[in-house]
Amino acid sequence: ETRRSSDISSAYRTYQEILNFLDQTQSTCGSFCSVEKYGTSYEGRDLKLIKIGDDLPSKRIVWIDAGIHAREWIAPATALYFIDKIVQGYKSSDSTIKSMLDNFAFYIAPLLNPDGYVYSYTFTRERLWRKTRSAQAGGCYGVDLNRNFGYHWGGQGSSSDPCDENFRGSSAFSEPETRAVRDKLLAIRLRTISFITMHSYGQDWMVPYGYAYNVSVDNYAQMMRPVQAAADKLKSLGRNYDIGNSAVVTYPAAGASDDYAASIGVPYAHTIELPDTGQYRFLLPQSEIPELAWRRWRLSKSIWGTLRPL
Ligand code: ING
Ligand code: ZN
Repeated sequence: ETRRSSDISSAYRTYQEILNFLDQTQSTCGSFCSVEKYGTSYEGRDLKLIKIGDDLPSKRIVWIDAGIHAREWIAPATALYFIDKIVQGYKSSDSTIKSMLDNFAFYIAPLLNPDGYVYSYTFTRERLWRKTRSAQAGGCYGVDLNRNFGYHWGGQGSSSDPCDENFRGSSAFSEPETRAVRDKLLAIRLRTISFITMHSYGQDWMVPYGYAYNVSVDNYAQMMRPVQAAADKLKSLGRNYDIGNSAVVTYPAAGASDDYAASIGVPYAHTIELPDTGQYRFLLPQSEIPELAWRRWRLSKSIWGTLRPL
């Protein structure tokens, strides 16, 4: 397998281009993948995911999402690359991907927060917008969706001030974007083995719980095993990742999606902070997408075979 992907990774894509890519992909892979509208955003945009692989009860689901925060453009770009790689690998009978698809079905939601993304993409003065765009008290806008999930909602690292960047919303799951993810996850809960949510920037790989210090999931050791393996590999390549409990690696943040996924019994729940480490921050040049996504792809592939159910 080579790094080459289709043109999708040569630039940061607009919301419309992302939807078009999902539809085009579906039209070329027949019954092997299907695009599903799983909800509607506050401003009325489609929330869509693509399912790749046989969607049979016997197949465990790997969930991958990106774009929960508007400005973190490298995350949706990486998700699109993954979709492309899995579908191309399947079509070209790549043996690793074939055997991966014997075990798993992939549910990939590349853009959880389309309203924020469009705002960040369109209004260049607000390139660093993070939240959604829902109207809030005091004339402020937006909820931090990664503080709006309903496990220990309202705790540390989340704000009750609608004007803050980490505003948690008026209640748990107050936003249509988080409700849509919740409902989808609850429906596939028993089949889902891995939940991966991609952010930027940093080079961190975190596991729950992040709602406070000194709280860990029961199966922390199990969840950390593939992360440690990946970190060892990265270290040998000269790249250091910070790994461990979210609160320790970054900061406590109650209401995050990985905590919720773990709380409903998903065996592996991971938050990944993609590069860089601070040179460009959220403004990573798009010329870096292919190499970065390619590295992340190889790393992910090496992990999937090692996942075990609870
Ligand atoms: N970082 C994450 C955030 O939501 C995080 C970090 C995730 C902390 C999950 C704790 C739990 O703040 C970014 N870049 O958004
Ligand atoms: Zn983020």
